[in-house]
Amino acid sequence: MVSSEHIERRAVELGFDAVATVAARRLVRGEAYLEWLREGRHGEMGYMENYQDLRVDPRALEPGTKSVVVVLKNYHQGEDKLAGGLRIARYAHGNDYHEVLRARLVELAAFIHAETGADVATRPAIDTAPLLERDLAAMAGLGWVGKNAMLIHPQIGSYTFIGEVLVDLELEAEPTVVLDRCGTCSRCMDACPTGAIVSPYVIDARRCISYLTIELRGPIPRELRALIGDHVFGCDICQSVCPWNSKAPRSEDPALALRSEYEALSALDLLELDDAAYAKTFQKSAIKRAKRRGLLRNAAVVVGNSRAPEAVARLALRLGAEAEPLVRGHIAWALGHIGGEEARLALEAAIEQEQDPYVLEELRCSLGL
Ligand code: B12
Ligand code: SF4
Ligand code: SF4
Repeated sequence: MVSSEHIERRAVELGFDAVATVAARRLVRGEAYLEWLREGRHGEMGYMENYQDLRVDPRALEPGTKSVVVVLKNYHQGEDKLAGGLRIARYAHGNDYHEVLRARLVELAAFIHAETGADVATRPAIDTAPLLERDLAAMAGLGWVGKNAMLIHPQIGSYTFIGEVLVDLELEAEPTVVLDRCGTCSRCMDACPTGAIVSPYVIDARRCISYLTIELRGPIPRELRALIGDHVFGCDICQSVCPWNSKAPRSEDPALALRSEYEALSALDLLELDDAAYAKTFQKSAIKRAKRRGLLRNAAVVVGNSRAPEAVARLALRLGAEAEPLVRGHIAWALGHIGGEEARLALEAAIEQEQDPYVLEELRCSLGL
């Protein structure tokens, strides 16, 4: 059995905030995942149905795996609401964590090869591997899964990314499981605006603002749009209200710090980004996951929810000029939601010109036809 002490120390040197090693075995909450799928709680995330056997056992994901080195990376930023009014989930304030942390995990894997002296196979992964990462981190003793389904570290809180290196060597692993410290608290469940935490530990993605603003490709269901509030990308509400985050340390990693160019942006500004400006603003950012059409769709919903009559003129201009039907449809909703004579005239003018059946439906709905 090889000592994991040096490996864990190297992980800290590479900028990870917590690290633990666990013997590879079947994950304890595999059944909860299968039940989640059966209930259809993954919505349109078809990829969550793939590789079911691999997701619940690291040994199936990478044959030969005997140990897993699991890391946490703190991304806690100050506020999620920026000076210009955009509310962006904290994890996406800086550079794309997939790229930033994968590079460091690759270094950690290389160190494991060098340290053990053996030709061990290692597989570094963060977020993209089909593996229940929260379950894995809990089994490694890095925290407990809270009622908001987040892995909560007793000192660092829940604003963390989880990553891992799968190793085909027996490493020393003595995890102490952290017992559930939620107790009678239910703040996250009470605060979720869409009721997405359907029972403790279970998120119905179809109602979750994070899913609706990042993963969903088509129109946001009309009945949920007003509940999205000012969330233009992702949602941190069930973490912001969690007492375990109130004293959590801020991340000092410059790669994850808020990009200054986002600070002054408003949702209306986003609606005016063309393809080139969008690509430039969000290069190497996790926000690109939503694609331009998804982000502008969200921005339209946020502007609608502001109920600001002074936004109507700019919205009306975008309704005439925007090439993407998904975005035009949500601008139509925003105009209808703000209401008033000027908005009605803009909608009536648009209905005369519109050819796209989906946008026509949104326009009719907004005009109450
Ligand atoms: C799909 C996905 C989503 C979906 C679905 C979320 C979900 N809850 O499943 C959506 C798009 C909604 C989403 C949102 C977010 N996500 Co996400 N997501 C994933 C992904 C790719 C898979 C998650 C998964 O397998 N879901 C299936 C369900 C069944 O699993 P689960 O929710 O993790 O549930 C576990 C626990 O609830 C527990 N459990 C279930 N029942 C019970 C019962 C009891 C008694 C107990 C104790 C436990 C328990 O067991 C389950 C299985 O392990 C993971 C990466 C990965 N490979 O794991 C990231 C991941 C979970 N996401 C992450 C993040 C940061 C987020 C957001 C905070 C982003 C944001 N700010 O908008 C939100 C948080 C929303 C929330 N409260 O969950 C991090 C979480 C880190 C952490 N500290 O927990 C991960 C691990 C990515 C990473 N590598 O860092 N996400
Ligand atoms: S991320 Fe937001 S919408 Fe999703 S469960 Fe948490 S509070 Fe609810
Ligand atoms: S808000 Fe309360 S119930 Fe929810 S995860 Fe935090 S401690 Fe647990």
